[in-house]
Amino acid sequence: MKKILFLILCGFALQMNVAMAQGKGKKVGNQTLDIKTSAQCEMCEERITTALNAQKGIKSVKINLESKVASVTYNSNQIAPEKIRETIALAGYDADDKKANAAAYKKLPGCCKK
Ligand SMILES: [Cu+2]
Repeated sequence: MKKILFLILCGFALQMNVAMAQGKGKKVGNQTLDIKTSAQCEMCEERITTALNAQKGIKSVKINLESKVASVTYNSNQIAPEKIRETIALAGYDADDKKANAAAYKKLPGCCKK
């Protein structure tokens, strides 16, 4: 009976170790995030890039106008993915599931609207 208890405890300890190792393995530092946007043209690209570059922790922004995907390299210690999407939304563009800020979208030139 003691032996079984011991084995169970060992199993728990092992699982905890694995869980802790996974937590530590969480990537920190520079990461790249692909965000689907509603950018239409080079003006949109410029607008989104400028808005993102004004944020702390943004390292680089590349937007593919064909796929409308923005590849954002950022320092995860300084900015979170949610904040990046919010910044794009506040510039007037959709960012993944986050919808464009209505007021900002209204101000976009006609060619930049969906
Ligand atoms: Cu545009």
